[in-house]
Amino acid sequence: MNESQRKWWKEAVVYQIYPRSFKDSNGDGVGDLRGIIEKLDYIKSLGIDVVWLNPIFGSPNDDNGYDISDYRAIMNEFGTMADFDEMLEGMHERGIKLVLDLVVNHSSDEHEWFKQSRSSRENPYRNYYHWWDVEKGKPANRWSFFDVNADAWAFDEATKSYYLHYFSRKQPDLNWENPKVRQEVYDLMRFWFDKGIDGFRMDVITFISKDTTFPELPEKYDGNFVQYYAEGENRHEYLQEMNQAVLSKYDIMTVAEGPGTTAENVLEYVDESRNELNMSYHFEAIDLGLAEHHQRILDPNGWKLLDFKKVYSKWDAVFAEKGWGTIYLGNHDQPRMVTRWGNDAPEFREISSKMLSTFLMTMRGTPYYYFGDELGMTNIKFDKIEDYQDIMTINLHTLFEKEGRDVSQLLESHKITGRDNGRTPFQWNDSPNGGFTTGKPWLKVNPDYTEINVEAQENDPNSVLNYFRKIVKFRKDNPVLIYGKYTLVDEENPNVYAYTRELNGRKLLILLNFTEEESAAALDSDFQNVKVLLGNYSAPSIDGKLKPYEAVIFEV
Ligand code: TEU
Ligand code: CA
Repeated sequence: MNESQRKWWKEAVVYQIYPRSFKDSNGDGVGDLRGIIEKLDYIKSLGIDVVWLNPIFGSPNDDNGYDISDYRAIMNEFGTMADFDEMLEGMHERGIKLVLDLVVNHSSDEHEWFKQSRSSRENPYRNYYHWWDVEKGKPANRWSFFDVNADAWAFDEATKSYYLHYFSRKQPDLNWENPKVRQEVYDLMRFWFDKGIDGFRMDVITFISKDTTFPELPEKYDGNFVQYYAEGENRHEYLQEMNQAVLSKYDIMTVAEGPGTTAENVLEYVDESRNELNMSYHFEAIDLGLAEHHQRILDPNGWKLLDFKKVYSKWDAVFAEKGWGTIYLGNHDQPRMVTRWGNDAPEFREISSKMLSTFLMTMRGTPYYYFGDELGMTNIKFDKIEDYQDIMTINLHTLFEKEGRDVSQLLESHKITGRDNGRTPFQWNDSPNGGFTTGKPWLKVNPDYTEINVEAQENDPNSVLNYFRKIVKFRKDNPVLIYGKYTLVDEENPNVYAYTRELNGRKLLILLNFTEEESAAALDSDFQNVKVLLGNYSAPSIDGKLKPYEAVIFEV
C-alpha cells in the first residue's frame, strides 16, 4: 500500500448514534444533544473515531428527522445551536470527529420552500419540487416506500397538481434538475462544514436525479423500483459538481447511503479519480433472507451463511484497487444485529454479539457500528401495531389491510426486521427505563434492560461491552486489519466464515462460527505454528474446531 492511499476515514471506526434514543437530559422522553454531551466520556471510552448522528435538524418528525423543515436549525426536541456547538467542541476535544446526516433527496412539506412551491403554479419556488399538473392526466406510476397506497404521487388541491414523494407524503422530493436547488444544498453543506463538522452521510443520494418527463417505467424495472430510482441520468454530474463546489474544499469524509447500487456500478461513486464520494453502503448483504424487500417480509428458509460470505467477498473484491468499502450489520433502518445475524437466545446472546463485532472489526472497509450493539441489545419484538412508532411499519400495516393481505404475516416478520427494533432507547443501567429518561420514553424501552445495560457490563472484563472495546483497539493496533488484502478460505463451509488478511508480510487468519453447533474449519494449515491473538471465549480453540459462535483471530 502506498502512503498516499492512507486516509483517516479508512482507518476510522464509525459509531452511529440515533439521537432520539441515546440519552434524554430533560425528562421529556426524547433523547437530545445535552444527553449526548453528558455521555461524551462513555463514547470516548469505546475507542471509536467518528460519530455519525442521524438528522438533528428542524423537523416535524413524520419520519424522525428525515423530513427536514429547516436545514440550518436544531430540532426543538434536541436542543439549541449552542448545545450543538458545545457538543461538537466536546467531541473534538476528545479526538472524535462528527458526521451529520444530509437528507436532500427530499425535504419536509413544512419546509418554507415547499410551502412556497405549493402556493401557486407561478411561485418562484415551484420548480424546487416535482409537480405534475392535472391537465396532463394521471402521471405514470411511481412507487413510494411509506405511502399508505404505495403511490409516490400526491394530489394537491390548491394548485390542482400532483407532487412526487418517494417516501411519505410529508417528504416531497426536491428537484435536483433545477440548478437553484443544487446551489441551496451546497450552501447548507458549507454552513455545517464551516461550523467544523467532519463529514456527511448522504441519505438516498443515489435517488437525486430524475427524468422529469416521468415516462412509464421500462419493463425491466417493473417492481424493481429501487434500481430505477438509483439510475437517474445526471446523478454523477451532480455529485461531481457538489464535490467541486464544496467537498473538495474541506478535509472531511462522505458516505452514500446507496440503495440501488450494485457491485458493478458502485465505483462510479467512489473511485477517487472520479471526484465524487469516499464511500457508499449497499443493501445486498443486509437484505439477505427477505422474501419481499420493501415490505421486509422474511423468507421462511432464512438466510444462508454461504450467501453472506459470497456477498461480502464479492464487495471486497470491488475495492481491491480503487475506492473504499464499508461494513455494517445494523443501523437505524435495521433490527438489532444479534437478533438478525447472531442469536439472541439467553445462552448465545453475548457470545454471538462478540462474534459479530469480531466480523465487523476484521473486515476490510470502514466499519459503521450501531450504538447499543456494543451491549448486545436485542430486538424488542412488538406484538401489536399500536406499539410501533415507525411510519414504515405503521403505513405498511395500513396498506396490507387495504389490500386484504395477511397483517399477521407482516407483524411476525417485523418482530425480526422492523426498524423500531433498532430504535428502542439505549440501556444505561437497571433503573426505570434503563436510565434513558426520567419521563415517558417516546418508544418503549426493551424490558431486558434490567440485565443488559452499560452499568452491568462496565466492570465485567468479559462483557460484550469490554470485548467491543478490546476488538476496536485490536483493529487500530493492527493495520493489517485495515489495509490488508482479504482472502476467503474454506469457501464451501456452511457454518464457518474463514478469511485471511495480509499486509507487509503479516498474515492473520479469522475464523467465525456463525452457528450454535460446534463447527470445524477445514484449512490447509495444521495449526502447528499458529498463534492465537484474540478470541471471544476465555479459552480460544487452537485447532480450528470452533465452539458455538466462536470467533478466533490467529497470526499465521
Ligand atoms: O432510507 C432509505 C432507504 O431506501 C432504505 O433504508 C429503505 O427504507 C429500505 O431499503 C427498505 O427496505 C433512508 C433513511 O435511512 C431512512 O431512515 C429514511 O426513512 C429514508 O431514507 C427517508 O429519508
Ligand atoms: Ca429530551
